[in-house]
Amino acid sequence: MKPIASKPQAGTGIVEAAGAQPAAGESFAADVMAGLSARRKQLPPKYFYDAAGSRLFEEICRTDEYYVTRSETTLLRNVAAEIARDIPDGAALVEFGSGESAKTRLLLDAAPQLSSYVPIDISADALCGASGGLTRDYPRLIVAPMVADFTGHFRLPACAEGRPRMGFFPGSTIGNFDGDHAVRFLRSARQVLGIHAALLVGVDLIKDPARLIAAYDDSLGVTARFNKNLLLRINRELGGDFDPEAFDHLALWNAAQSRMEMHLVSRKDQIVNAAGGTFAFRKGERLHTENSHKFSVAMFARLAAEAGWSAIKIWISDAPQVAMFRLEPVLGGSAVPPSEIP
Ligand code: AVI
Repeated sequence: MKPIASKPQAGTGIVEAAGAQPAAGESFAADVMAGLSARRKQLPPKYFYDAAGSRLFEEICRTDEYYVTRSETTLLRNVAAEIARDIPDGAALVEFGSGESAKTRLLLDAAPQLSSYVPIDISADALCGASGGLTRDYPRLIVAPMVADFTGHFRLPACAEGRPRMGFFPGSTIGNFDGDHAVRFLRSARQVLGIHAALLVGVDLIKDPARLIAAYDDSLGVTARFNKNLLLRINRELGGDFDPEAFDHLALWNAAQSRMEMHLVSRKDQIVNAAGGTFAFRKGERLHTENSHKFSVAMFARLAAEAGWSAIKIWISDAPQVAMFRLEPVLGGSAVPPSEIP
């Protein structure tokens, strides 16, 4: 893929990665058409995150059952000083899918030697909200937000040029990538960050399926609303006529693929119109909306190695366990051979 030029958004200080990508609405319509026409109906989870979906996700993070955010925040708070010791003077912190940059402050507080922070997100609104507060609270830090699809290839802004770079990808979002997409993302992050870089990645670890299922099917029904918001979003943006009450939320553990899955299950035979197409659902038919892969330490180290990264340090939280990996590019040899990682 060719590098994409950057253009500033008027008056915001936010830089937008430009390129020959389809407009957001066009790809949503095309993905809905393709996903609902498939033999096994499915939709990409990235479409969960419109304004309503992002608010529901924040609410999920506050439920008793969804441990991922709490465990990772506590872990980061405990190890931020240790992480910071290995961040060189003047380094740039580059966050992929930064959202509200909530966990970033733990690193910024622990590593005053950082010269700049580049939050990258597909949502200009989220970047705007987060950047103002950071500029106020860290006056010596250059904050250079970028609107981009962080899974693609783009060039970092000038403040990160010629500086050591620390990539940051918390939240277990890597688990939402399917098949070789996780490897492709890690490869492209390696290209974007360059060889004098490190990457911190937050990963959810395999645990008791009952714990996992509760986290993705909370008792207040917030995750169910998050899942069904995808149908409401199709109604709002693509002229759909989904009745969310005609679908049940389903969260299941797929042991063979080591992942949690979310589905919407049709409660009856029904016909739905959306994105200019007409789609038949049989009673009990599933629409697959999300995979959330869970890893052992060895599994994730192997995945990172496939993408040219070596696991240098691994921190694990108290139960329910999540992990934070510090990866460095493999330069002709791995510091911790994946086969020797427990
Ligand atoms: C954003 N992502 C890491 C969440 C996850 O755990 O896969 C999304 C989510 N889906 C349901 N609950 C939370």
